[in-house]
Amino acid sequence: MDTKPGHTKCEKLIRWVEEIAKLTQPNAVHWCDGSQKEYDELCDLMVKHGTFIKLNEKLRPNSYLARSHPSDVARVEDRTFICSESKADAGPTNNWADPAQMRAELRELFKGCMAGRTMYVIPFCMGPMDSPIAKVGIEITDSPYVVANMRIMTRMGQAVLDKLDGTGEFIPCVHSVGAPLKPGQADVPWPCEPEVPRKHIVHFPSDRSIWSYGSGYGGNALLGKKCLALRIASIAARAEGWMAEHMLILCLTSPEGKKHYMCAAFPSACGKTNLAMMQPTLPGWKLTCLGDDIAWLRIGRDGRLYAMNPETGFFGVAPGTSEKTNPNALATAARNSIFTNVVLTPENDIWWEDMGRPAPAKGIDWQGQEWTPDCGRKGAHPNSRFTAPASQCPVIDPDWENPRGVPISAFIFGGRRASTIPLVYEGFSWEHGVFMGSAAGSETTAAAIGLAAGVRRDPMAMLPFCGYHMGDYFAHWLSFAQRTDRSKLPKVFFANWFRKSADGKWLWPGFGENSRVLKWICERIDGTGKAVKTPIGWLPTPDALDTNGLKVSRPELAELLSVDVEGWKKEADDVAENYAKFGDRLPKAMADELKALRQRLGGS
Ligand code: O2Y
Ligand code: MN
Repeated sequence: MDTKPGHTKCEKLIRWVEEIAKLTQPNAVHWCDGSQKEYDELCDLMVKHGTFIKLNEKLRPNSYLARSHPSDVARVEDRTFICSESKADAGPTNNWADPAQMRAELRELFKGCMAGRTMYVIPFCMGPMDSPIAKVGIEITDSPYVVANMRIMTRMGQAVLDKLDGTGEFIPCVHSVGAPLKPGQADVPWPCEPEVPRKHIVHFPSDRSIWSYGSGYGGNALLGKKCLALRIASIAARAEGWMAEHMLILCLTSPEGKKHYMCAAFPSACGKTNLAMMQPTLPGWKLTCLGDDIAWLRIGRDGRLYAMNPETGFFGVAPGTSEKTNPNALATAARNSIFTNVVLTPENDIWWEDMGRPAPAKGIDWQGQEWTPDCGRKGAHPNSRFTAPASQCPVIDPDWENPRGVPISAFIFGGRRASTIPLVYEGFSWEHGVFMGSAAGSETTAAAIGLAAGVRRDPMAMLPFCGYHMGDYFAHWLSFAQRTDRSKLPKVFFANWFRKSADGKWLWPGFGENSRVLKWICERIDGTGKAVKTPIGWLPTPDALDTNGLKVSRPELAELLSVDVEGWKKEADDVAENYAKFGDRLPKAMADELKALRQRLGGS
């Protein structure tokens, strides 16, 4: 077996790679240098093995389509574990397993699991290489698909090994598709462990390591993203006094040239990527994007919170992404991109439902079957994805790679709620803002990841991604009022683009029109936005939102901005029920905020 180390002097890394190779028994070890040549060779290899289909070079330069195994189409929350030493530290919202038992289980699963395959060593950095809070990870994987996606999503290759030589510090991430090959056994295009109960996505807080077995898909396998940049990073952030959040980062620039940077947290399936690169309908207003999924924030020397995007790409959901909903995402994925589980057209291009382009007369669906628009089946999987470089986004912000990050003036929490929650409101204080985030919830249409319908409470959109007890996470948020001058903290807002009328119609047009809400947020930051005090927070006065040219009637606007007191009383009850899970780890300040809300609503 070839285990020649890459260009690294880090003995700890070399020994660890040897140890994993001994356990998993690959045919060869390849240290990734991150070069274009290496990427192209890997893509060619995947085309040869049927994992990748090369798309039409003229229509979609340097781009590929992959089709996953039908058992391997989304993150597997039920199979995701936080193995803290004590169960209590993982909290009621995480699956916990005893770390010693889990290590033994993983040892058995990983024994010989890379037989017949090449083991790739991916050095990657989350965050600009020279950022004070960048983290180096090493992902070992037997999936060339993972290598190719990681090259788009992270800073990867030799430069990271050079950085590592200085510190010797890295987060170990071990990934296998869990499909060893017997001698002479033919491979399949998407190897994985088809038995869902054998898939494991495991995090060990004690040594901050990540082990993932059995899936080659998205957040289960691209370990820099949800596993490192959220679950493990949230643990590190708490210990080190910063924040790792499931948030987009955007900049809204006024016609006068004033910039406002904001972070927004929305649960999956709320159009986060659309908001992150939205085209404002308001004349003269400009939006630029710094990230669509994850923000790492720390207090700068001036006492303000600075955010940076640890990733370098977008792993966006394909269906519904269109010229109308997100033209900038389509432009971003016009070249140098990977598509997973979408339709292949006769021209060798890609297509998906609600792309806003005519469906091809026939095509090949995500399962490799012949498909026509009237065949009764969806052509693209609902969780199909594009992986595209952030640098190709037409509205990428000039500061998106600034190692210091950008100063944040507003946090926006949100969810998909048909009733009760107004279009937008602002918290009274930092503590009230943290309460608003902790109470966030969304109506789940996310059948793709096997969730039941109804409101799922998803505090700060971190439910699947917080690596420790959610009550302690609220306390960490609250602690920022002591870590800096509270007047320097971002103002906190809540937005709901999804409110419906009694007859079930969307009240708000969304997309580019959301710029009107963001404009009001800018005005509140600047102290000019008009607002009325209500029991739930500050709401825009009826004339505060810029409605010039907006096709929403006065009564519809009034409904969007109304506070349904009875609905909110039920909301408070539901939040209380959710809070009960956190027991004595719920910070008193959160219980106090809930009590104060109930009092303002006229209850007990
Ligand atoms: O199913 C997956 O692995 C993708 S989930 C995902 C991808 C990009 C950004 N966010 C998410 C999410 O679930 O929040
Ligand atoms: Mn996400």
